[in-house]
Amino acid sequence: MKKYYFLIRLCMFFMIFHASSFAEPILLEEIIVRGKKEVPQEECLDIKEVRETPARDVGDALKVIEGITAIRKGAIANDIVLRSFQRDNINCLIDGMRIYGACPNRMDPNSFHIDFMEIDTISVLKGPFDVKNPGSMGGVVEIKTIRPDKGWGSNINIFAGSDENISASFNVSRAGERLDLLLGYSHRYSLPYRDGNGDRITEFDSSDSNTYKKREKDDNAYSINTYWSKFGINLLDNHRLELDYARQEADDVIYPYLLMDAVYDDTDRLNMNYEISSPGHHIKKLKAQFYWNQVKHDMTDEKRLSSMGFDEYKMRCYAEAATFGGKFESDIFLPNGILTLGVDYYFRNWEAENTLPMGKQKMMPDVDSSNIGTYMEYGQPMGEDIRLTLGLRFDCAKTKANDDRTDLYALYHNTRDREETDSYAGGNIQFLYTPVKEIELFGGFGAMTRPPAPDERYIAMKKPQMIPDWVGNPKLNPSENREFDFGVKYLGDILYGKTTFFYSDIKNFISVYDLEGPVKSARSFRNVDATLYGGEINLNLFLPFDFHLQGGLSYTRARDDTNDKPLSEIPPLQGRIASRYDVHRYFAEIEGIFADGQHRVDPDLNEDKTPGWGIMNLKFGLKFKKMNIFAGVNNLFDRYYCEHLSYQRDPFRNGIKVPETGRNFYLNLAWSL
Ligand SMILES: [Cu+2]
Repeated sequence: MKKYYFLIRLCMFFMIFHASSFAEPILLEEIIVRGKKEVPQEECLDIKEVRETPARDVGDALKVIEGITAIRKGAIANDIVLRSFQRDNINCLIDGMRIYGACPNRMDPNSFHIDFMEIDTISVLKGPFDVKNPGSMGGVVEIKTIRPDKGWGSNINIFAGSDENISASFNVSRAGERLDLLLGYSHRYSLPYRDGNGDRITEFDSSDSNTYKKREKDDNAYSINTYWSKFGINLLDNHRLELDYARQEADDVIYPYLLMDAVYDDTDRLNMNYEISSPGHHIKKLKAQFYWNQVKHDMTDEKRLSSMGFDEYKMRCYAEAATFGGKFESDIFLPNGILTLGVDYYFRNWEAENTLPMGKQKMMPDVDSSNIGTYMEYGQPMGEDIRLTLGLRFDCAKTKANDDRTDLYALYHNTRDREETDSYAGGNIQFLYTPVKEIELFGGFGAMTRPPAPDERYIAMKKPQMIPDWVGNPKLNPSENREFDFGVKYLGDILYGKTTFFYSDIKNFISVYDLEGPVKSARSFRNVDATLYGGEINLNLFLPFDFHLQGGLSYTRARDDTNDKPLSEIPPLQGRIASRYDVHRYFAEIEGIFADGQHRVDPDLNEDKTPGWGIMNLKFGLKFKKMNIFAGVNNLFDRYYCEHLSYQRDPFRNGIKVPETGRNFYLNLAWSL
C-alpha cells in the first residue's frame, strides 16, 4: 500500500506542476450534467468513457459503475452481475430488444451480441423499479445505440494492446431532414492474454485431459466481425420509422473456464420502431416496436487434449436461440403528471443438442417461452419539492419443452411436467424529495417477479459414469423480489456524490444445489427464500487546478434463509479510487481498484473462498483536432488475481479459475470526422 501512496503523491505532484491551463475540463462536465439528469436509481455510462479503457466487452466496461461486477470465463464475453443478481434475474436490453444467447453455458451472454462502436450509452437501473419490461427483478441494463447526427458523419476507432489485442471499427452516417442512414463495421481479435504470473490463460497447469493442446495455447482467443446498419425516415412532421439490422460473427472464442470452446457464435438482430410525437392534444407520444433476433452457436473440445484419439472432437454442443417480440406504448398528459401505458409480448425459443461418445441428447429440449404483459407508470409532482412515481405491471408467461426429456425429470424431481403457465403482478412506489437545491433524497419500494428460465426448468444433461447429471426442475416457482431502496444524492459545486442502500427479500430465489438421485447425484435448481442487502457509495470531488478525485464502494451480503447459509456467487466488498487531471486538451488519471476477500461461500457447493486483491491503472488522453488519443497501462504492478465470481459455471465447468489480465499496455486512436 505504501508504494501505491508514494506513486499517487508523485503523480499528483507532477500533474500540479504542469497545471498551467485554465481551459474547461470535458469529461468532468459531462459527469456533472449527467448526474443532474439521471433519475436517482439510474446510472449511466457514456461510450466515450469506455474508449479510455482497455475493456473488451460491455460486462468489463460496466465495472466502473458501483454495484456491477462481471463473470469471466475467457478473454471476452463477460457476463454482467448487478448487486449480485445475474443471468435471468436481470434484464439486459439493446434498444428495448430482448436478446438471449444460445449457449447453455452462457458463453454468449446477452450483452456479448453488440459491438462498442454501435453503442451510445448504457444505463443501469438497480432494483425492481422497471415496470416497462417483463422480469426486471434485480434491475435492468439498457444499451442504447447511436443515432446519426445531422449531415455527414464518420468515426474511426483503432485499438491496440498487449497480447495482440486489436480492435478496429468505423461507421459512416448521413442524416437529412427526411432520411438518415448509418453503416458500421468492426473487427476484434486477440491472443489469450497473460495473467500476473506471465502465463497465458490457456496455459493452466492441469494433469486433466481438459488442458489445451500445445499448438492451441497461443492461438486466437477470439476473432469477431460485426456489421450494422440503421435506417430512419421521418414520414410526417411527427412520425418516425427506424429500422436497424446487425450481424455478428464470432469465431474461435476460447473459454478456459469450461470444457469446450466456441467454434462460432453468429447473431442476427433486427429492430423496428415507429414513433409519433404529439399525435393529439393529450397524448405526448405513441410508440410501436417490433424486434427479432437469432443466435447460432457451436462448441467443441477440439482445442483440448480430451479430443485426442477422436476424429475431430469428443464433446460437442450445437445450440440455437431465437427471440421476437413487440411493444406498444403511449405517454398521456394528465392534469398533474404523465401517465405511461403499454403492452408487450415476446416469444423465445431455445434448443441445444449435446454429443458425447455415449450418444447425442437434447440438453436444451427445444423450449418455447412466451410472455404477455401490460403496464402503467405514473409520475406526479406533489408540490414544489416532492415527486411521486407509481408503477404497475401484470404478466402471463408460458413455457413448454417440445422434446421429451421427462425420464430425467422423473428420476430426480418425480414429475413428467414439461409445460407451465405463470401469472403474476408487480409494481413500485418511489419518491424524490429535494429539500434544498443541492440535496435529493430518494427511495422506494418495489416488487417484481420473473418466471424460471428455460434452462432452470428443463435443461437435461446425462453425464457419463459417476459424473453428476445436470437437470432442470420443472416444479420451480417464479422468483419474487420485494425490495426497499433509500438514497441521498448531493450535487454541490465541488462535491458530487450518491449513496444508496437496498434491502431485498426474495421469495423463491432460484439457486443451484446438489441433489442425491437413486443412482448418482445431479446438479439442479431449487426455490429458496433469500435476503440480500447492501449498497453503493460514489463520490466526486472537484479540486483546484483541474483536479478531480473519484471514489466508490459497493457491497452486498446475501443469505439463503431456507438453508441458513450464504448464497453462492456473491461479490465481496469492492472499491475504486481515482485521481484525474483534466483540461481541455489532455488528461491523466491514476486509478486503484481493490476487492476484499470473499469468505462467505456456499459450503454445500464446495465454493472456493477468494483472496482480496488490489491493482493500479494509469491512463492518459490527448485531444488533437478531430482525434482523441488514449493510452494506458492496466495492472501496473502485474498482480496475479481472480475475481470471486467465477465458480459455479455449470454444466461444463472444469474447475479452473480464469485469472484477470496481468500488466497490459494499450493505445486507442479515435477520429470523429
Ligand atoms: Cu457454448
